[in-house]
Amino acid sequence: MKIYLDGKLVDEADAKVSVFDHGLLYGDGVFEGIRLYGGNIFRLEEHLERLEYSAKAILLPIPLSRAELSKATCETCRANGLTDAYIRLVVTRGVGDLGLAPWLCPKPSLFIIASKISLYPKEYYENGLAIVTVPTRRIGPAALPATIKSLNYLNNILAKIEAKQFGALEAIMLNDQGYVAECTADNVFIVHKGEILTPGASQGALKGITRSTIIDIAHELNIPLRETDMTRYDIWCADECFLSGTGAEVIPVVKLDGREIGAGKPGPVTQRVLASFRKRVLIEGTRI
Ligand code: PXG
Repeated sequence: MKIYLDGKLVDEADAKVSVFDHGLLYGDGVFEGIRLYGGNIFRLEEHLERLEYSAKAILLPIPLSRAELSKATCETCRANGLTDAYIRLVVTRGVGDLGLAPWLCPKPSLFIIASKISLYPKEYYENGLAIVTVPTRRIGPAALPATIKSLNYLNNILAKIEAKQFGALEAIMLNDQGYVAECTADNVFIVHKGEILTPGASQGALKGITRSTIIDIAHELNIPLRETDMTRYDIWCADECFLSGTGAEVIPVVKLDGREIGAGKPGPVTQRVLASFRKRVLIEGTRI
């Protein structure tokens, strides 16, 4: 496997970063997870824009321009002969001292990995997921805006561990106020009385690229969609629920905290959104 690392395509065995990189020492960096479908990179510009915003928010200069980032991403996919892949773009603060000071890290590091992705097994798309609410709360925006896709994923990882302890593959994370924020790596949607509802970014959700695609799909399908405060009760009593994310795409949820959602199987709105999403990923995108 070829990895793009600081301007060069290198062999996987040579793709190494320093133990003094602040990305490793402090989680000081930002990243994107992107998908390549049939030789097209899905919503590359949106991902690069979010990467730039995340970097700006932590005062991290990205060593490449948007056009250069795009070119390097395409090159990495081509170098590995991939047509369907998961692309991980990472910018770290770079090498520095054993101290927090980011201004002592003179050169940010950028690497791009294009590889296979392990998806949820097919049966979950057909039968839906059973998920749980976990005790770990989503970090509040005053501490660390959830809109920054940073290398600090410990909050989400703790939630993921708790989900596993309860026998679930994903978890609902609440914010400090007890409202639904998002899942560990997915945004949350419910369908109630014909409307699609999702928590706003202000509740502690990442502005997911898949989420924004679903907003476009709802518009196209003439299904009303709005952002709203959401409680666990709203999910328990919804007609349908689904999650969205680059890895998961659109996945139905049929149970939360032991309560069946709606009819306890993937609902018609979820199925329409999922079908439309699968069509879009094949026709939209940047040719590599
Ligand atoms: N919330 C969080 C906390 C995420 O990490 C999403 C929502 C969905 O956003 P997108 O833009 O993907 O629709 C994410 C995305 C991984 C992995 O390796 C994680 C994500 C995406 C791809 C892979 O586990 N997180």
